[in-house]
Amino acid sequence: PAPRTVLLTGAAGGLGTLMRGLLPSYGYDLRLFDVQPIPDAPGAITADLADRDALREAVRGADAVLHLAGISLESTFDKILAANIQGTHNLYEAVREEGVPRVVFASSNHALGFTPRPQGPYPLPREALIPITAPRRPDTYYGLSKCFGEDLAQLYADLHGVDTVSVRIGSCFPEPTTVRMLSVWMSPEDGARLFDAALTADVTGHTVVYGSSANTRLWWDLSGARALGYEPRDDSEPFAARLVAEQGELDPANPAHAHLGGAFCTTPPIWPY
Ligand code: NAI
Ligand code: 15L
Repeated sequence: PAPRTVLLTGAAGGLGTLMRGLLPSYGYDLRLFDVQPIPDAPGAITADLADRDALREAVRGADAVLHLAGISLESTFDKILAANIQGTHNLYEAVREEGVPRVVFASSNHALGFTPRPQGPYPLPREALIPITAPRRPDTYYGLSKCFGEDLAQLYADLHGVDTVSVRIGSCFPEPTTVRMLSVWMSPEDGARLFDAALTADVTGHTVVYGSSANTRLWWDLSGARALGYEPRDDSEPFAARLVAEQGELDPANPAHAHLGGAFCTTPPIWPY
C-alpha cells in the first residue's frame, strides 16, 4: 500500500525522535513539526503550535496527525495553557479546516494520575486492572491539559466528524528506570505498534485507550488498545530484578508510590520549563 502521509508534531522530542526512527518502516511518510529545529531532518517544519498559519499549511493534504507536541511534564498554568490547551485547539482547528480525517492524540496516565494504583501480587486478574471507564483524576495542570485534549477530541468528533484515538501513554522510553515504570512502561517498539494501530484502525468518533507494553506488573486494562489491532510484544519484567534491588518494591505508605501518576501526585512538581 502507498505510504500514508502523517504529520508528526513534537518530532524533536524524546518520543518524536523514537517514532521518527520506527514509523517509516510501517510505510508512513512523516512530515515533521516542532518548535525546536531538527538538525538531522532538513525538511522539518520549525514552528510553534501558536502559529495557526503554519499549522494549517503543515496539515494540508495529510492523512492523519500524530500529535505529540506540547509540554510533557508539569509546568506553570500559563505555559500549559499556551502549549497544550491553546496549542492543541489550534491543531484541531487546522485539522478541521483542512479536512484531515484522523488525529492520534498523545494523552497521558496523568489525566487520571490520582487513581489509586492496584496492589500486587502480579499479574493482576483482569477485574483488578484500572478500567478505561475509570473517572479522570488529573494529578497536575499537565494532566488537566490532557483531560482537555481528550474532551476537545470528543467535541471535534461529535461536531465536526474528526476521528481521534487518544492514547493514554504510560512511560515510553528505551528502558524502564523506576519500579513504578515496570507497571506502565511502553517499549518504543510497542509504541510504534500502538500508534500504527491507532492510525489505521477501523474506528470512528473518539476512542480512548491505555498505552503500554504487556507488562507482567500491568496496572491497567489493555483490551481497548488490543481491539484496535495492537499486539504488544514486550514486557518490562526482565528489568524488574535490578530495579527492585536498587529501589525496593513500591511502598504503600509513600505518597509518591500510592497512585498511578507516581511522584506527579506530590507537590511541588514544577520542572524547569
Ligand atoms: P518531549 O518534551 O521530549 O517532547 C515534546 C516536544 O514538543 C518537544 O520537542 C517540544 O519542543 C515540542 N513542543 C513543546 N511545545 C511546543 C509548541 N508550543 N509548539 C511546537 N512544539 C512544541 O516529550 P515526549 O516525552 O517526547 O512526549 C511527547 C508527547 O507524548 C507529549 O505530548 C507528552 O505529554 C506525551 N506523553 C509522553 C509520555 C512518555 O512516556 N514519553 C507519557 C505520556 C504522554
Ligand atoms: C508523562 O506523561 C510524561 O510526559 C513522561 O515524561 C513521563 O513522566 C510519563 O508521563 C510517566 O508517567 O512516567
